[in-house]
Parts: sequence; structure tokens; C-alpha cells
Amino acid sequence: MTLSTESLAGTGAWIKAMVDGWAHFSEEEDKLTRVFLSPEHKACAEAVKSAMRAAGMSARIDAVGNVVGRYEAEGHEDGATSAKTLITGSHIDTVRDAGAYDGNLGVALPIACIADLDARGKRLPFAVEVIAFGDEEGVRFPTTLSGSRTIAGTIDTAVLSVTDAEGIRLDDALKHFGCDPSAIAGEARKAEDVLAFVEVHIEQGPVLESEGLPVGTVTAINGASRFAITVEGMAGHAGTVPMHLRRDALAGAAEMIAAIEQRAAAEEGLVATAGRIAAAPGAINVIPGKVTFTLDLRAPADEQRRAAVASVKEKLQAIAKRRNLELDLELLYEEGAAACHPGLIDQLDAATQRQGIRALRLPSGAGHDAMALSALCPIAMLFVRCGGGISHNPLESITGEDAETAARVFLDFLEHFDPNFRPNFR
Ligand code: HGY
Ligand code: MN
Ligand code: MN
Repeated sequence: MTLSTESLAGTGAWIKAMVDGWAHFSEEEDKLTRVFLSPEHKACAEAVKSAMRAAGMSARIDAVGNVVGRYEAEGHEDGATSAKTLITGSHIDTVRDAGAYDGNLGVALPIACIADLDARGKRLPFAVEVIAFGDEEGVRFPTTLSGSRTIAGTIDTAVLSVTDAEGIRLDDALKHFGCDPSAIAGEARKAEDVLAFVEVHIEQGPVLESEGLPVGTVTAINGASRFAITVEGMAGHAGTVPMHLRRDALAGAAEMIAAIEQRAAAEEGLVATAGRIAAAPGAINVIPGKVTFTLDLRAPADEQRRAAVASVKEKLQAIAKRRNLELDLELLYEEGAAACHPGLIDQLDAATQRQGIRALRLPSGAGHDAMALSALCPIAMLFVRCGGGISHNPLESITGEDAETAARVFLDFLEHFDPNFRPNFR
């Protein structure tokens, strides 16, 4: 296969401009917030669908709101018969006040690569699907990865009845988006049809920048457990209740959060975050009677994460008991650590080296749609350097040069892809 390295000239700026354009689809004027099944998600999905079609792919929005672009294999151009498929893509939903490149780069970059193949009239011996997943961040509903879990066939349809902060059910939001929730099961891919899932994503950390590298190959993705924690005490008059007679839910939660931080900081690789907290009734002169906060706990090994969850629960129960508080922990989401396939890691490294770049392997502390796809097929990820390792922050940034380099590596990977990394896979 001839390489197309020279034909990607200027692609970095094109990719960046596409992602920067999608960043205008936001619920807020001066910041980027695009949650699952929102009007701005719909507008962005339509723009992604158009970009996929312009790149020579067929494109549609599936039953769970994913945008699915497909570039047929050599000899299967009419789409009547389908060859085995390599899936790529990432998510287009964002956190609140987000950076533009988390997820979105992993949709725009493969689109640019397919556009290059299409411009050269080139087809590969396998089909390529680029999927823009709609629910990786899990910001709107108390669940996440519903898009990628649908493709993997692992989605629990009970999740369709969860509600967002306004009480809107997930299935009603899907119908409003123009989807048919009853068709979700039919979107699952068959394992025998899928060669691999390979995701391109910003690193969201400082390693590549510290190594002076534009790209890196991911070895594994940390597992994560997310909880909604409720602490209940007794609301009271801030002026009349002596300290030793209080059941202050917010002071209790504060001690709990400090204990969580201390537990995570004591162990290599373990990270824990209380990302959101709300205290009721929320008046300056009332002792808080009820607090809810979130916990996101991650580790490279599932055993380590499960042990940490157990010890955190013990610590919180001890604090609640001493302070005469009620404690409830609701598990919102749990996804095990996902290892990338060695055969894919080798092929990403080889593509990186063919492009004249030192191949570096690194783990992912962030979660990704690839975790869900690991239930369907072998996975791999190509990380792209981001400025200062900053992410989940409007300061998140990439350079056009790095986007172009990553596109060259990814296209090189596609054009050299050897499906035989999976022995006996036919
Ligand atoms: O939380 C994560 O790791 C991802 O950004 N959803
Ligand atoms: Mn993210
Ligand atoms: Mn992401």
C-alpha cells in the first residue's frame, strides 16, 4: 500500500477548524457545554453527518443518537455485501465548560483520513466505521457510555428509564431527538464482523508534552466507579444550636471528602474526585440538614479500585456514625479497566515509527468509549499531545501540526493494518 503522507498537507488546520466549528454547538454563549440528546447535540450530530458524507462515507444517526459514518471496503463499494469492519471514532458530548478537543478530535481526524482515501479513490480491504458517540461524559443522565455500549451490545435497557435533573426520562429524550429506543438492541454489532476499535483522543495529561512527542500509544484504560453520596443530619438554627449538639450534614461531608482525598493520595495510581456537591436547605443561617456529593474513583487495576471502594465506604460509615448522620452511597456507574490489544499496540507503534516519531506507550487515566467497545472486539488508542496536559477545561488545546502528525500516523496505521493480529479470526 502506498503511503499518503504527502497528501495530508494542511489537514491539521482542517481538522482543528472542523472541531472549532463544532464547538459553537453549545448550550451556553461563551463556553462549551453540549450534553447528550440536547438541541446542541442534535445540531452537532447533523454537522458531523454532513462532514462524514462529504468525506465519501454513508452516514446516519442511529437509535441511540450516535452518528455512524461508513466507508465500504474494496469490492464492496455498493454496500450490498459487507466486509469486516474496523471501527474508530470518539464522543461529541462534552463536560460543562469544556475544551473543544476531548472526544471531538477523535471524530474529525478519522473523517479527514477517510476524505483523503476517498479523494485518491482508495479503498481498504476492510470497511471503516467512524462513530460519533453521544454519551461518553455522562453529564446529563446518571449513566454513561450508552452510545458505545449500544454498539457493543452491552447496554442495559433499564437505563432508558433514568431521568435527568429536570425529570426527563432517557427514552423520552431519545424520542424527542428523533430516535426509536425500541431499535437500540438492533444496533449492536456482531463480534464476528468487527476487526477492532481504535480511538484517537487527546491525552488529557502532561506525559506526551513532557516527552516532546506529538502522539503516543495507549496500553490500558483505568477502570472507574462513580457514586452519588447522600449525607443526612438535622437542619437547625445557625445561632442557637451548640456545636456539640449539631448533626451538620455539610461539615460531615467535608470530613468525608477530606478522608477520600487522603486515602487516594496514599496509594500510587489511585485517584478519587468529589466533582459535585449540593447542600440543603442552602441558607447562610441554617445548619445544612442534607448534602449530596459525587465520588469518581479510578485505578489501573480493578482489584485495587475495588479495595479502595471498600475502604472508602468504611471510612465514610465511621464518620457518619460518629457524627450521628445517615449515609447512603448509590453506585451510578462502574467500568472495569480495559487493556489494549498487544497486536494493535504494535501496529500503532509501527505506524508512529514509519512516520519518523519515537513510539511511546502510556496508560490512560481518563475513561473512554473504547472501554465499552472492549466487550465487542480488541481495542487500541492513539493519544495526541494537548497543551499543558489540560483538559475538561476551556484552556484545552492542540496544535494543527500535532493534529496533522496524528492524522498521518492514523492513516498510515489504516493503510498498513493487518487483520491477522487476531489468530483464527475469520
Ligand atoms: O471521566 C472521564 O474520564 C471521561 O472524560 N469521561
Ligand atoms: Mn472527557
Ligand atoms: Mn473523552
